[in-house]
Amino acid sequence: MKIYFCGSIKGGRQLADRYARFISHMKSYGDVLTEHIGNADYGKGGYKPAEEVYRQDTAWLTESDVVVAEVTVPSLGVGYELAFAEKLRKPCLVIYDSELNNNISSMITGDDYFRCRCYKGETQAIQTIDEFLTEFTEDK
Ligand code: 6K6
Repeated sequence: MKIYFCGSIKGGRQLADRYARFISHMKSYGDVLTEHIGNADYGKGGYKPAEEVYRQDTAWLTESDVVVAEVTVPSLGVGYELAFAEKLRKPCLVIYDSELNNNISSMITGDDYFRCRCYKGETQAIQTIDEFLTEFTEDK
């Protein structure tokens, strides 16, 4: 199974270590195409050209089987990726830590295409990720 994980980059990197723990867990289900999002140093050596980032990420979204987005830290890019994934009818899990941010955009929580789940603590987030990935793992 190919998993596309979305997390904030220019929106703020304060949860990068948490993204890394989620990514490491998800790797037991298949390939995480966007492992770099969990690297706290990502981008420190300079940014790739934006056109290259866009081309690569939309190609990965197109080839992915499922999308998991962590949206606690608001990010324009993650919002764009979710809309792109919906157009492609990819199954999308959207998670956020309601103790850090319980004011997620209504354009995400109000769209019933997305499976939006709040969590309290990383253990609960991992359980939610497990339920989602198990559901889509059968034929992959
Ligand atoms: C960083 C380091 C080297 O090059 C960069 C350029 N930035 C990105 N590289 C890869 N993916 C990116 C980059 N910027 C945004 N994205 C995608 O959008 C990721 O897949 C994230 O899920 C999302 C983050 O968007 P912003 O708006 O928070 O940056």
